[in-house]
Amino acid sequence: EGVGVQEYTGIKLQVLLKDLIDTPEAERDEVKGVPVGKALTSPQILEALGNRKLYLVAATLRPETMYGQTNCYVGVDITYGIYAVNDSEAWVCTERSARNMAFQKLFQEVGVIKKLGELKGSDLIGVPLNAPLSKYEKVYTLPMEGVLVTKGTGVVTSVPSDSPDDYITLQDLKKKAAYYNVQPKWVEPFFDSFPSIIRTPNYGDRAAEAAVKKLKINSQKDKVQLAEAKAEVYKEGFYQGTMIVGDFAGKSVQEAKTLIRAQLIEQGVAFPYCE
Ligand code: A2H
Repeated sequence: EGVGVQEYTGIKLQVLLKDLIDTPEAERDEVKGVPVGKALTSPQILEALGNRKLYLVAATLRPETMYGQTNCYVGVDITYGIYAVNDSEAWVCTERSARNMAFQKLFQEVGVIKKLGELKGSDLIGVPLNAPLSKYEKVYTLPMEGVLVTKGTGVVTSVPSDSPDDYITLQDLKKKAAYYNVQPKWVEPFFDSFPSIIRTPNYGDRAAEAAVKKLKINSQKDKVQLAEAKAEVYKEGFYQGTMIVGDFAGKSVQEAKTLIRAQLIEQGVAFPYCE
């Protein structure tokens, strides 16, 4: 990854724990026969969490796209930890990123990691979340094949309007819900109604969708074309895009990025994260 430092924005997607706890396991949707959130709502984890609010934290390079969030992605085979930030919050992310966070003074005690529990990505599928700036009150945690344990937090927030990877994954999940062990209702309403948030001169208002169609990308497995789409859409959106929603509608993406990032941090729903 070269020698530079990557400046991410950590986005806090709140786990709607109460939604899970209020639904008895027998009445919850299942993933491979296991009730959604079973591990997350085990007595051990709930006891360790205490009164803390719980968040999945995603690392993004495009904080201005958070208006377009439709879901959150995890890798099913990745191991995630639950880390205490302080007495009122805990974050779900990889151990590797927790170590970075501890040294970046994001946790109460500098350099100290307080781990409350451990989960597999598969334990998080179907877990409901509240994502800041999303038009949806509730979004779901879904599986993505290409999530790297070596990058960011291992949690990726999904913006199908502006990320070809996010778009094609959501389309795959819609087409093959049973194969991917997801409920159609976690995917379809979001894929069918996701908002346009950035206008671009050459790829329109849903640049990711336009690029996926132009390059005839059929699934997550079309890695070469996806890399090309990703580079094209990134250039187009970042350098020529204009916001069409939110507090900074009408501003260029480059201007809006800084402003929205500052606003999210100010509101306590985001934080600077580097690696
Ligand atoms: B970006 P870079 Cl709208 N594994 O956020 C795979 N991908 C990951 C990841 C991981 N562990 N952690 C973060 N990412 C994604 C938004 C977005 C992103 C848009 C458009 C492009 C885009 C919404 N998803 O990234 O390798 C995250 O997706 C294209 C560059 O460090 C993060 O930003 O350059 C981006 O990859 C970081 O990738």
